[in-house]
Amino acid sequence: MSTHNRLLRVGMVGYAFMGAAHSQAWRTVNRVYDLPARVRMSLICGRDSGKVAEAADRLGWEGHTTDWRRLVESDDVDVVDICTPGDSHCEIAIAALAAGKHVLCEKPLANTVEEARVMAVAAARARADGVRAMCGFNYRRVPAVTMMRQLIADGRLGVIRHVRAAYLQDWIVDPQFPLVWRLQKDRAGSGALGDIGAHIIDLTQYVTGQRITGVSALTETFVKERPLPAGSSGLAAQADGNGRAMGTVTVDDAAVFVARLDGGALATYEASRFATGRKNALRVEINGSLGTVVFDLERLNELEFYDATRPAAEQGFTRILVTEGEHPYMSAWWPPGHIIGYEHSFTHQMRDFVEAIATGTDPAPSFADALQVQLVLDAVTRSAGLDSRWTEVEPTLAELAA
Ligand code: SOE
Repeated sequence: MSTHNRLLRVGMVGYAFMGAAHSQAWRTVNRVYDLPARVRMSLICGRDSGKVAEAADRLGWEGHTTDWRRLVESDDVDVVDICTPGDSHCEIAIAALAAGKHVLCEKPLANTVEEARVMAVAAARARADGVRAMCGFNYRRVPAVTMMRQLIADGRLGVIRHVRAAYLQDWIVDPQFPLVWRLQKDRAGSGALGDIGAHIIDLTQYVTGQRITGVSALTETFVKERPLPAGSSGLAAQADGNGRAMGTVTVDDAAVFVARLDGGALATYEASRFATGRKNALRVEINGSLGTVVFDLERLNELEFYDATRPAAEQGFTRILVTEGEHPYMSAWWPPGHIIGYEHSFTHQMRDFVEAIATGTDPAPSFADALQVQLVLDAVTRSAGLDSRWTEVEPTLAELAA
């Protein structure tokens, strides 16, 4: 447990998949790491009073509410954790920052560049008052990913020539899967591109230290009409041949694009929810003049490393088991070889956020970092709408000011 008595009272908005993952992390972070502050899971918010009461009990929150504004303005909340669909990220984050609350916001930061820009400006302004804001690109906090970044930073790959990233799922291959919020542009902003494409954009920029400067893209919506979810309201419906109410899918099912990075690397990206058999398959390969490193989320405790400087007779990909205590985060868990999982990346995320708040330092990725990801998402969308025309990524405010 924390050896310090500073208390950070958390209020979380949302209680679905990300709400559950974040709750697990808030529950464990002080039990695994000795931090300069102790977390209290004060208040959880959801629109349905019965469901949020059940979630509070199941996930370990002291109180619950159906009014996110009450949560944001509560004197019993110091940190606001936003785990809602993207259409509410901006409104909640701006209100929370204005109320002097530290903010953790799930990815992607927003549904539009305009919203992301407003959030980044508000976060920069709040920072002057010691308020911290971070975006939840949790895969940065997988130890194998931090090692990938370190290998590249140490020059072990030499000059980076290629980035090859794919994030593949298949949960909506069945055309009978209903028109949930992730398939509605006004709720989610985009489909596979913003939901899982944002992860590989952030992760590859993070590990290479390079930024995407331009793209040429294709997007596709394979299934254009889906059954309306039970109890849905406000969605335009048309009946299918069997009289069932159907709605139009307004987001991409898949996005593929090529890109240039500012360090000279050429990159290929693929984000799809129609990769049948791939459940949550994120794979990144980085080729350099001196070697290659590969990360595969399905084997998240490992890295494949090819060191081209080794004697020819010893060349080959080695498998590095990233569980030694000297790796970031790992010494707090188990002895070497006792592997960790997907959910540990969220505990690591909360560790770093609590540490940043308590020590008055800036957590990463910042809202400005997340704005840059949003600008890449926007460039991909624009390119896809212009017959894949080469499309520059707009600079961020900071880059403009530089
Ligand atoms: C999509 O299904 C999703 O839940 C993403 O939204 C998460 O960010 C990713 O970690 C797992 O897949």
